[in-house]
Amino acid sequence: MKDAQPKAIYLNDYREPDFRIDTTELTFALEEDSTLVSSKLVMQRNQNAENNAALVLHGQELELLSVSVDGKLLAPEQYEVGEETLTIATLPERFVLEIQNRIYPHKNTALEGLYRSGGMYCTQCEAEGFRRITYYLDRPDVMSVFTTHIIADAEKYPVMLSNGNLIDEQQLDGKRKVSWHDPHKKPAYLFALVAGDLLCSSDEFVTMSGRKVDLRIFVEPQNIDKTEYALDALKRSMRWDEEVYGREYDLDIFMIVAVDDFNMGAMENKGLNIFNSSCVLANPATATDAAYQRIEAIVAHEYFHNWSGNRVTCRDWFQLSLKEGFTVFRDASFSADMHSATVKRIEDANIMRTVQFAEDGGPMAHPVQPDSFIEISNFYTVTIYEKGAEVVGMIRKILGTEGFRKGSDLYFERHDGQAVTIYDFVAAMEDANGVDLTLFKRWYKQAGTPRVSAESVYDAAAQTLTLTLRQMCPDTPGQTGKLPMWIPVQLGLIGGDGQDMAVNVEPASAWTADSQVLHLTEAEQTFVFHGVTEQPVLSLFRDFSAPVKVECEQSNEELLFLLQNDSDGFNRWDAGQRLMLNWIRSAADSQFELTDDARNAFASLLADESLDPAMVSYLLTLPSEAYIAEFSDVVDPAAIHKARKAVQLALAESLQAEFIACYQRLRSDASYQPVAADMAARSLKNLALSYWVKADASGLQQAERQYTAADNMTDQMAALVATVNSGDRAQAQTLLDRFYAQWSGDALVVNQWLSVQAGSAEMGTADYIRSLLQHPAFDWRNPNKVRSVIGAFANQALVHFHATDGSGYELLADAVLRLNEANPQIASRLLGPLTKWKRLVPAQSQLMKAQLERIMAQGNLSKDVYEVVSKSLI
Ligand code: B3K
Ligand code: ZN
Repeated sequence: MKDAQPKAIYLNDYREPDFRIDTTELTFALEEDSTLVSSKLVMQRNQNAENNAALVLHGQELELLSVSVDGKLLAPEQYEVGEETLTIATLPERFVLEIQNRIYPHKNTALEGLYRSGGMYCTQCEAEGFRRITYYLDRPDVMSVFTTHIIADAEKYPVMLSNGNLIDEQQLDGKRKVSWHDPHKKPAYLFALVAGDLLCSSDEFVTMSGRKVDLRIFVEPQNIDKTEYALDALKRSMRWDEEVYGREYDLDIFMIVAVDDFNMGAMENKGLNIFNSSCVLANPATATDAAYQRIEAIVAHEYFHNWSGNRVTCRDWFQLSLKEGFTVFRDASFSADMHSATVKRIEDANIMRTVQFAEDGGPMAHPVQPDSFIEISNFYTVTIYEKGAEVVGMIRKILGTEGFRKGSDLYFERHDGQAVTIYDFVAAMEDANGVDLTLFKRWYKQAGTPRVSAESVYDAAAQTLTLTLRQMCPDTPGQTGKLPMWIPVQLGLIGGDGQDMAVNVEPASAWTADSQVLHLTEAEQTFVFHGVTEQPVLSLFRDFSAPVKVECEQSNEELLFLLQNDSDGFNRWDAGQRLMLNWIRSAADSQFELTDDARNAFASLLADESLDPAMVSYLLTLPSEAYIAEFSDVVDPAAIHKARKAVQLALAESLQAEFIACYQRLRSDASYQPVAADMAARSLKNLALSYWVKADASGLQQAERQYTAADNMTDQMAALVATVNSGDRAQAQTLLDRFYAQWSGDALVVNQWLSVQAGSAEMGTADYIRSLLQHPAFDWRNPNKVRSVIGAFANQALVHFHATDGSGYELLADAVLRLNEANPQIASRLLGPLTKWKRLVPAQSQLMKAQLERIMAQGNLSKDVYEVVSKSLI
């Protein structure tokens, strides 16, 4: 940390840039230990900005060699080099600025800017990494047309890539020079460069207007057999975006590069997406179904950014959700179309409830459009991404699918080539539909998870149901006294026959009959349903229609009824989760027995072959410990762990025969295909195995048979996980050793092996984690490995992370301090679990706080870590 106290940046301070950069020409000479960067910027003053303002360029850790304006070298007194700036005071209206500087990619461990991963060069510029490459106006509202030349050893770096189309190639004694030109203007955060000895898989796509696009995936040679699925997912994404949003690709080539050292999942650089190898590489033997689905979703997400993010970008980083929320919403709809919409909704609600609600209830709570930040990298959060997507989803619920499409068409047409705000997006939705979303916009400005409570009274004589809904949103750091939001409540009233009743609602203006949505817009509102011929069972917030916490008294019998009868698949699952939560609460003394009704209901779900197996698998999955914690007032991880285990055992034992039958029914000898129906069957089969293993020793034997026979990672990994979690330590170790012996040469598989152990309640104690950190497979410089061990431990092995001696917290704090300087982004991300300290039982809470204080007491905190720790300690 350079300043004594890093300063916050405020949305309210936004003003237009003083200068524009019309064109950017970059030359990279990749030398043995350093890289020489030459940039030529054709610039002009922004007519809307202050006259005669000085030009202040961003730059970090750059070795400046020369600056010239209009061909004339500037003397050192004609510019000023600050810690993170280069200032030139006197400049004409229009000018050409040329800068030369040197950078050291080999020493770059932060993985921001230009760095080395394995034997190759790659870049990561979002949000503010470009300033580590050269001095520039590194802000998203400065958009420029880029030309990039790369000069490097022809043998070591046969592949040299940048954004746009390849325009030239030359041999220069021993070196090669390639030139790329991107005709679409873009902010610097979308710049990318790759150089390495890579192989590529190619395909092509013909766009809706008949243009041919080359598709290429570049990988290190050993991974060339892992590109097929991503190419397939890419083509499906391209077609889907044409069909569903009318968006066509706009360059002659689209490239993806897989790199091993990457801070997040992937990056949507124009025409040259760079991916964490774990989010793009797959073959049946090495990748699980879950990995296949993640790859499909991320390939789609990055591709969709080409319009929602690149063609139309963000004015400033407070608008991050403009591109991220919308693009997550788009990739979620794509995944819903590729697999099961209900299952996708369940997965998304699960993330909202376990991770986003926790963020909203903690010290880093922020609105979808934040007001301030210290370090923007800390704001790539579940709130910006997932809650942002939920907010877009609510707009679609309000406008309907057609109205929403009209709005997105207008948005893309109106703002193509611009850097805009979240409210420009909302305005397009309003203008295309003639609606006023003023009230709705509070979703963007108010942090915190709204609570909605429901009370109903049935009048048999009048055949009416009177429903009173109340909403309130708790205070969050810096925000008190929140105003009511516009909450779409999709609902149904279910009769004794299990069917939805046809109803009329008063006031009619608050009800959209087509979509069964009730519009709650005030703190308290009463609605009267007419034509209610019998006492109904209420099904509220179907399809997770708003990201809120619902308080609605319903008995276990009613929940069981909903689980069996609701026409809304999401609410069947939700009722089951609420029921299981009730069970877990009642099993606090570690004793639990299923009622006959419950047993029979779950047994018939398991046997019902007409249901989607992926859905049944979720219906029978207990809420995770993190989920249970989020639904507890005071979190006691040890008690949660014990109670959940008791319920799990009761389910396993009382449904043992059904689980075995289900497992046997879904076993298949057909060869592995990564297609939706097969994935769904495998998910239920492997869930059944996990229960079988808990119930009886024969399950463990079956797990070993499955492990040995498996021709794919999904089945192999499921058998391994079931065995590790069985509690039979000897058998777990046998399979773990066999697994490592088989896969030690494949880094991505080894990472899965690390995280199975680190995230397991049976294995992942702090001592065990410390031994994994010494394993030759571990490497602190590789973010995937850090996540596989430390991340899995702190986020999944909750009972050990929260060990009563504080050893888990100490381990996490040690890791944060170790990475603070080397890779601040990863250090800061690891902190998440510690920030929840106020929610824990007092003894744990104090231990957690003590570790945060220990971190705070270290002198040299990065902005990233400082922001999270200091806000957590308020
Ligand atoms: N836009 C990138 C995330 C960049 C994170 C920078 N710290 C990936 C994505 O959301 O598609
Ligand atoms: Zn994104």
